[in-house]
Amino acid sequence: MTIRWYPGHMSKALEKMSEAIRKIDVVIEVLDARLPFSSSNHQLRDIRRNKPCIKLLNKHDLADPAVTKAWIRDFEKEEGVYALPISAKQHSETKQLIKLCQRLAPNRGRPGWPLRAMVFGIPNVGKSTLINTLAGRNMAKVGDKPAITTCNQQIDLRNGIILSDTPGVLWPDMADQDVAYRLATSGAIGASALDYTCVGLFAAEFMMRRYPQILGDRYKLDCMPETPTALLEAIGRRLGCLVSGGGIDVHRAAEAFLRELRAGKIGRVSLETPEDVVGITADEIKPDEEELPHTCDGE
Ligand SMILES: Nc1nc2c(ncn2[C@@H]2O[C@H](COP(=O)(O)OP(=O)(O)OP(=O)(O)O)[C@@H](O)[C@H]2O)c(=O)[nH]1
Ligand SMILES: [Mg+2]
Repeated sequence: MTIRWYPGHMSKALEKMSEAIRKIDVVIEVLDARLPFSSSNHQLRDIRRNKPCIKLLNKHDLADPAVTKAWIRDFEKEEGVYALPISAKQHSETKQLIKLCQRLAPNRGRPGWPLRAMVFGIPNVGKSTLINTLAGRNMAKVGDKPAITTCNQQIDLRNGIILSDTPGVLWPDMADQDVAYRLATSGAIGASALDYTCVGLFAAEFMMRRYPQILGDRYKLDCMPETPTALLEAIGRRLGCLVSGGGIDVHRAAEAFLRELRAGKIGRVSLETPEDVVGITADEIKPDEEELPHTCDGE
């Protein structure tokens, strides 16, 4: 199955963001720590106008800590880029972000010279959660559908920092199918574009290869099944995903397995390492807007 999920109006939105970045001192790109490459939109690099960029590896509570460290080392090779693991729900962790913003724009943050920051990221990475935690109140709906609105309102964080209150919603680069499947596994893609069984099989194969130990522990597997389908069947049996007559409902098993994986119930899992994406260049995965159908409900 080829996953296609692509909203319209992308060029217009990017143009708007590029314009908004002119007035911004620090660009904050929120990534999903479990898949920091696949949850990035590589066009942000083209529009960020050499502004300092913080790559926030959000949801690090769900990611494999050793892999997150490798990602931080990898990101910080790029000039002007700083990487920070964070859990946007934790106020104490978001304080580190404030400190880093202040370090990157030392001449700002004084009365009459506020530090202006803006949050960017693909859907579901935690932009609204971050904004709410930083603001100390519910400004943005969490778990809401992505929407592109104008960036004309601002939140004064009362610490010298002004945040553009509308997050810049970027769209994932989906031309590479591994990227698409990792995004689907993480839950970043609208359910309407998904075949749970296909994504579940992809995730099952990945977990068998990378994290057999925690997989075996979670589902009390005496030995690892030989194929991803057999694994989904074993999980379905364990979770009671049955059809009448006693067979396994593999579709339901895949859905339940993905739900558990996304919620961190199996353990802390990273879906990609820097080595996994060597050779996938930003240009290769940049989608051709003309060719891709617009199948997203964010249209
Ligand atoms: N475990 C965990 N979950 C998080 C974290 N941050 C956000 N989430 C969850 O991720 C989901 C998406 O969060 P949002 O803040 O709505 O994401 P968003 O980037 O604003 O998404 P869109 O508005 O669709 O673009 C929600 O279910 C959040 O509770 C985190 O640090 N850890
Ligand atoms: Mg949001």
